[in-house]
Amino acid sequence: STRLHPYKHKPSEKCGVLNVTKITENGKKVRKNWTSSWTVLQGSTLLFAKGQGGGTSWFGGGQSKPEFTVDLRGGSVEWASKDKSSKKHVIELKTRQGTELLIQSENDGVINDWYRALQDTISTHAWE
Ligand code: I3S
Repeated sequence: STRLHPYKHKPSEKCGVLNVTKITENGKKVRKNWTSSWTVLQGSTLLFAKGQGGGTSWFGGGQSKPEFTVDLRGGSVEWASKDKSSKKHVIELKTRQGTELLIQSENDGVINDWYRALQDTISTHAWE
């Protein structure tokens, strides 16, 4: 068969390593668990894999399935307030489904680029 892997043949729009934790799931607070994740922005979807992915622009090198995906449509991003985390450069991402994530990088250039990319994606897909 010639069925394509859902991610393999679609170029990603942005990817890199970020520190990520959920803080709320389906509207319920969950315990933080900061993890370094290979992160890919593809269309209106944000995908996370454990580990650092080997520097490929294809999700997990086309090998692994994403550990977790987030639908950005109808979501929001803002800079996290100090009470959300003691870390620097933290983005708070809220989804329409009631999941909240914190996304962080020690590098302020990196995190500023992600902030812009996430905001752009959310506004681009606002009416879907
Ligand atoms: O918001 P919190 O509860 O202060 O978050 C910290 C804790 O999750 C802590 O783990 P445990 O309390 O489960 O051992 C983490 O190690 C910290 O990183 C969390 O805080 P930051 O400020 O790093 O987001």
